[in-house]
Amino acid sequence: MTEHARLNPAVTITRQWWHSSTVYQIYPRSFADSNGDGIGDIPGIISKLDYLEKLGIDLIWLSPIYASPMDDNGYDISNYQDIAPEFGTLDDFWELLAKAKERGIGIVLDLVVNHTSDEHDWFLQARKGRNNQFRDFYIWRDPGPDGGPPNDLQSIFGGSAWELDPSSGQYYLHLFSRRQPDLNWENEGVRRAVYDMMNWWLDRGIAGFRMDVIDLIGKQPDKQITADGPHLHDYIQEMHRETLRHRDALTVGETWSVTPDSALLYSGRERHELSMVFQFEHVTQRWDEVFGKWRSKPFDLVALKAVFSKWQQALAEDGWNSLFWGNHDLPRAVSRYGEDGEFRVPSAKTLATVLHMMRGTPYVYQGEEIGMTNASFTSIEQYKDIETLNMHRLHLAAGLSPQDFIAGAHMNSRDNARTPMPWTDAPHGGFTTGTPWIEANGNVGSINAAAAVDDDQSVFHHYRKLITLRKTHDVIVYGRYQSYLDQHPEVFLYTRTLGGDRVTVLANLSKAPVVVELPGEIVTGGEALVWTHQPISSLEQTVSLRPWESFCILTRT
Ligand code: ISL
Ligand code: CA
Repeated sequence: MTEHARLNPAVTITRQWWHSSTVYQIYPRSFADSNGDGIGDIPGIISKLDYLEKLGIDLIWLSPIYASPMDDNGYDISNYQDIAPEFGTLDDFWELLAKAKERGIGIVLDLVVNHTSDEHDWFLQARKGRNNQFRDFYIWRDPGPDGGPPNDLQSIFGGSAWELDPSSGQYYLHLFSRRQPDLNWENEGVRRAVYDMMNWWLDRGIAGFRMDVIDLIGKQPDKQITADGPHLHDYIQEMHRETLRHRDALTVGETWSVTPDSALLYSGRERHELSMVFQFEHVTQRWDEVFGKWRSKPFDLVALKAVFSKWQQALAEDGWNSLFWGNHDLPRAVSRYGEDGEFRVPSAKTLATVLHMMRGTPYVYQGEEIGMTNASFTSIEQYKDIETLNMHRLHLAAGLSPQDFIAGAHMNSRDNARTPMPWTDAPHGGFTTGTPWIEANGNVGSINAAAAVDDDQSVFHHYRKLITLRKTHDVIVYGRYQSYLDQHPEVFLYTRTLGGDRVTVLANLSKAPVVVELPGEIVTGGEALVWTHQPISSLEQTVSLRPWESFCILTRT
């Protein structure tokens, strides 16, 4: 941090290092394969550190690399202190940690402690019988009065959340697949074991944790409470006391249930819980009330802007936002919110600009920085994701046509984000010399990292610029957010203000040209910071924007 930045009197909150950081998410299975077995691995990630350094990111969030039978691609962990053989060894991981650190990049691990794999030793013990010392590490119930499941709690991947264990006659709870039994957080032994494991990793120098479905750990299954259970925040505060206190880690909770009020509980400065959480309102806003993400509503920019503005305002004084368009569970940003045909490049850049100029810590999902698009699979055989395959079975049994299902999967299957990262225009995008575990996109010939790095007008270089600007401009990190033209159906306009600095962000989020009348106070001049089509350094009352055109101007007084 520069001397100027540290002393900037306009910054009134205590600076945290992760306020100006950008996080890059890696889904290891699909990132880079070093040995031709078709599965991305840790040596593959090490070989791409130069690329990540060039992009300028500060942290890598690694989706799970732990030992796992891979029922849910590693979100089912059988040993928290070992690495899945297809990803490498612990030594490979230490090498990644050290080599990333040499480049100023920290590693954030995925903490998946709502559940384990059914092959975790705790569960293997627990299912030995009611008197086993690990029995209570999981959630067991006797059958309901009719002999079936104890109640009708549903698994997020479809079907009952209860699975019968024939040998004991009891059911265990699994909010995800039946191979992901839920841990019983009411048991102090579970909590102790998790904290010991977290300390083991933190002591070895990782930079923090992304906490998988952390809002579910306080569940009360008998009352059918899953998210936001009564002791949720007690557990997170205890976790903080036992692991994070006296450390300077970044923590981000995955919380589908969070509201602006509860975000302040998780991330408020005096709360001693987490650095920030992921909120998903901009994601679920386009989901159907009944069919969820498998049937989506049309894009509504006015509503989308309202969501972002609400979160920007809600966490303006306390708490901290995380900023993201996509992750390994969600569609590709440019396909979902932008336009992945003719306007792929400007729309990917504009989406990046409007997000990265907000207040919060941005997260870039692998491939987003080169404008990767959704998978274009045409048959169910091409899909690999357990959720997609389960839903296919259930929805077809309920009468949905195969074509309608594929249409839904095109939009929202988790596999959209899991196709191999294309590094070159070689077969499979150069991701592997073998056969990839999931097919590469058909467009790797033109959308690949090598082409993006070589082209200074690419989406990649736009991201690089945005990431750098956050490091050099306090106003982007700490400035007050103010939106304008909230009812405009195509244009997103907001400012960020800190002391005498003001950044104006103006974006056309549509594929039609727009002529927009600006509010008087926006008419301004200054320095062009970032743009899609051409640098703009002043704004008149009436502005013409090309399809998906956007830019930012810095005004200093
Ligand atoms: O993406 C989703 C929204 O429909 C869910 O399927 C998703 O699984 C859920 O939001 C929670 O996600 C996290 O926990 C899961 C894991 O499969 C996801 O990959 C992970 O991000 C269980 O560990
Ligand atoms: Ca491999």
